[in-house]
Amino acid sequence: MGACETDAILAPAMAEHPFSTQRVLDAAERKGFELEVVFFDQSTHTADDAARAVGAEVGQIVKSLVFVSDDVDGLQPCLVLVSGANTVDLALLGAVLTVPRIRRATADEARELTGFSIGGIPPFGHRQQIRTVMDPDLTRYDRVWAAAGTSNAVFPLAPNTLRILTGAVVTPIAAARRPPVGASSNA
Ligand code: 5CA
Repeated sequence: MGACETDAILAPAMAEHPFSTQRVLDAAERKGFELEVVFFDQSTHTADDAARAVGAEVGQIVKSLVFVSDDVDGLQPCLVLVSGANTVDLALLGAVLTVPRIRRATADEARELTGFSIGGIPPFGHRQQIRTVMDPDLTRYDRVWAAAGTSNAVFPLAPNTLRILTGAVVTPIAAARRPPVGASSNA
């Protein structure tokens, strides 16, 4: 890649993508969607980083978080697509999935299960099909941004496209946010 005058580069202008990003593009293309991946000089490793880089609200950033449950058949993975403004309620997630002993995957487990490293884990294009649930708060936005396989690449898409590409079940799994100080408690 030659000299970059701007810090963001649209994917179609690039001759080649990192292998991990190409896998995300290919997965979308197989379902008839063309993604516009944006690469940054700065990190998009966390939701806050990504929001700053793209100039979006943190709630518009899709965190693709890997969880595992301990089943009689061994570790069962689950992917949770959660708004960058939210955290996952583990008890709620376990109840929704009706699985026992659910916990966050370690970095090694997440890489092994998806084929991507934390900070760049995309919502689809993984090494295997992973049961996926999606936070309904993401549907509040016209478009959201997700990781494109590396910790400096993201792409925008409509929440409904995200749902279609991932086959996600949209169901509340976010922890309740604390009400602002002084707010009524009987809401
Ligand atoms: N690229 C961004 C925005 S799309 C992204 O991938 N965000 S993320 O939330 O999906 O993934 C980064 C998050 O992974 C970090 O905020 C952190 O919460 C989590 N993480 C970091 N280290 C670990 C670890 N060892 N095990 C599990 N999760 C981790």
